[in-house]
Amino acid sequence: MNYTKCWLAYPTICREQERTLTVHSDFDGPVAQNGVKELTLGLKGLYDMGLEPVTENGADASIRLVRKDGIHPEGYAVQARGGKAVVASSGERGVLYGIFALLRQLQTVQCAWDDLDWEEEKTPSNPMRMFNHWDNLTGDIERGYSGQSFFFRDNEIIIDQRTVDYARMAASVGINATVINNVNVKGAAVELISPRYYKPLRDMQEIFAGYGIDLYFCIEFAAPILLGGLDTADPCDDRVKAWWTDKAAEVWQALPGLGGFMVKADSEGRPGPFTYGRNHADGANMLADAVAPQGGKIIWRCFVYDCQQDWRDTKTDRARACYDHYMPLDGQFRDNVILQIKNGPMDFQVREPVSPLFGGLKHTNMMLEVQVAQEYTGQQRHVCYLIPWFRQVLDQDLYCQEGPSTVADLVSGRSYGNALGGMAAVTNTGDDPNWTGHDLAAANLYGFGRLSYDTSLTGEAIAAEWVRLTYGKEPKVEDTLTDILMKSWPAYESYTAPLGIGWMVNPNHHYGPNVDGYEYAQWGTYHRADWKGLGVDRTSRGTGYCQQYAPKLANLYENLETCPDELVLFFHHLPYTYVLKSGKTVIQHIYDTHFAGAEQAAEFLRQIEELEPLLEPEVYERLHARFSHQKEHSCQWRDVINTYFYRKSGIPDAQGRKIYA
Ligand code: GCW
Repeated sequence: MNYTKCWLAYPTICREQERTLTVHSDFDGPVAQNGVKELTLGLKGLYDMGLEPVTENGADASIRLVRKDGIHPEGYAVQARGGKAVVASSGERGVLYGIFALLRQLQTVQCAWDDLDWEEEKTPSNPMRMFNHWDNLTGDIERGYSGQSFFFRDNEIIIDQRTVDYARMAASVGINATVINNVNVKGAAVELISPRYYKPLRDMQEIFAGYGIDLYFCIEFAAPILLGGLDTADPCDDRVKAWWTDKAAEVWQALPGLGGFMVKADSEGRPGPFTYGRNHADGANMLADAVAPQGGKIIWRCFVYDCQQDWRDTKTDRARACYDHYMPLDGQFRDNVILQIKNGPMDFQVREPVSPLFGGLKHTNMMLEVQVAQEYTGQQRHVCYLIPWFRQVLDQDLYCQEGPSTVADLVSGRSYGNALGGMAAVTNTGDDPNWTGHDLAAANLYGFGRLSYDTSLTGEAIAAEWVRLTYGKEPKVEDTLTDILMKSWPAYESYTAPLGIGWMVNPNHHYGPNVDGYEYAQWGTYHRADWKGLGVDRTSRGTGYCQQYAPKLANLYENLETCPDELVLFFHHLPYTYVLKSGKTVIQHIYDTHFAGAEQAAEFLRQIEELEPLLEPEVYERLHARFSHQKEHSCQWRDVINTYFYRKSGIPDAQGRKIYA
């Protein structure tokens, strides 16, 4: 199947035919070789120039890839001036990233090769920068909105040019690890750690390794039973320990250099240590000990909560679960265990406070998990550029120590000097021709990588960069698409669930408005609306969730005077007539944002229509179809939400707009 090149299209800047540059490399491993290949492709596309490797006379080469101690092996220093460039690093990954940076810069400034006058030095902000794929071996993707898997089909592993292009895309934005299968390990996926799959996995691993990407799998906690024929998976049972130790030795022998395993345990029906009366340190450490001799890591997901809650019970609070489970275990995990924590305490809603666990753990490796797949943010049918949201998450200070204590500091390992940590994103890719369903959703994929490598970048800078790399330099296209991207997350938030309360979606598939879709269910996701008001009281008078934060944040959220409007219903149950900091009542805020949000979606479509002459017909058609749907669907959201709250409250819109009473 044909597919687009996304941001690696290298659209022409100017033609300098018949010119051939030379490149000399101090490195000769596969990663540096792929770097040279990329330079060749890039220079061909951008300038129609050739590139020739030279082994001698390195000093005279137009581009020199130089080994330089003192630069982080995944960092780089690039200098480009007067038609010559030097890309230096102490490691091949750094050189590869430097090459991608150079190609990016050429496109950003859009100058002739000889005119580039630029230097940049970078050290990655995070040790681990990871894509998580929720791909099943059957080929379907859990929460996938862009077609089928390009890793698996009918329980077989697919390896083709797309595998290579995926690795190029990932590496181009600094991704250094990827988990290829769903955390819900289903069907044949249990057998990924068995001889049946070693050969194709080895081939895949080799491709990834060539782009500096470590391969990881999700494993099934009950594998000793399912694969090993034991009658238990108890992490404290010696037979189980021995089974995992032998299994790890076998897996790493087949796949040397494998990154490690990811585990979703005791979560949404998955097996785990709780079955055996053990805790999650017992479970994670047992696996960590099994993989340690191989140099492997265990990434343990913290998405653990009671999914059989009684909605009548107002004291149990799902938001508390993650902290309640893991805080008591702080300091007990092995050095090769990383706890992977979702950005918020619930589940990838359009707005949530950050998980208090980031501020709690002081002696544990942690990693931030975000969702680039737009499960709750429009499923890649609506545009929703999430990088500004992730930026806010990273910038949130937890005030948990004197030193640096933002989420970015904490997950990178900087705060407490941890060697491991980083950021992971549930990806939005599939085998659709444009990789991500919505053409503009590729900005999230790109942006996550860029942000995880360099957490000082802004959402806007990344958006502008992505647009230019993808569509070339056409001011109107650039301005319009950047503008739409930057307005898209606030727009989506405004016509969906209000003021941080979340959910209000159709059960199971999570698309489209359904205010009570989860209200009387077992999932712990309630808005508690009645005729007087709505919201969840998570203060000390309510569920006490607020108190999981350090005092400064706990007080901020606990007090209505200081709790930010955008999260006020997450933390408080308020009457519809309560006046927000904006000066509006809760109910009027709901009406106003829903009318404005749907209007914004209509405006997006108008903006896209103006680009028709400037975009390739296929791209335009795809965009037009998605934006038309978004416009219509945002009206559905607006009317369902407004009508629901009008009917509950009986309070009319102060502006007398149409509400379907
Ligand atoms: O958001 C929920 C999703 C599940 C997912 C789970 C998780 C992979 O609806 O589909 O399962 O989160 O993160 O484990």
